Amino acid sequence: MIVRTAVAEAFVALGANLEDPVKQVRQALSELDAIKRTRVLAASSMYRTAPVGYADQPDFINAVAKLQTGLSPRELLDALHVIESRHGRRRSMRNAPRTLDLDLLLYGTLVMREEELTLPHPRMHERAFVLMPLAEIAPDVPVPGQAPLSRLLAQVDRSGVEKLDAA
Ligand code: PH2
Ligand code: MG
Ligand code: MG
Repeated sequence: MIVRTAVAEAFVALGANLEDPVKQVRQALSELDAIKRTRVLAASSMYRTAPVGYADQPDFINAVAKLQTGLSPRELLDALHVIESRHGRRRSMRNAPRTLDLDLLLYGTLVMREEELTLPHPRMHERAFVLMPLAEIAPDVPVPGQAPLSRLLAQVDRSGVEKLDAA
């Protein structure tokens, strides 16, 4: 029997600012690769970034991964949540410090707006801590409904974002 499954390219933002964030992110990258019907095609460098939003918390480590997946967006999101809880993520207030945050940024060029999942990620275009690692691995990736990545990057404040040497 031949089973044909559609394969999509998806981008995931990784963020952590508690309990050895570099280790959390490195570990999460290998867990992303272990999601069923999914593999990591590319991972950006890690970036040390000043907290955006609620400022009174430690700096973040951020990165972006490019995945190839046979899962639907909803299935992929569920798998991301499983990894977050494995890392001891507790959801309290919005923008609270976290051991691991995995945000689905893009799923091909799909546009959707549902309660649990909005694609593209509704705030990615204004966040240097997402755009810089994304541009490192996919400078020409289209962000539906938004200007080209290079233009988005030129519009954001990049001062709080520092690329780390390969660790
Ligand atoms: N995530 C947030 C809020 N603020 N700031 C930085 N630097 N990095 C993040 O990943 C981040 C944030 C909500 O998810
Ligand atoms: Mg987030
Ligand atoms: Mg999140």
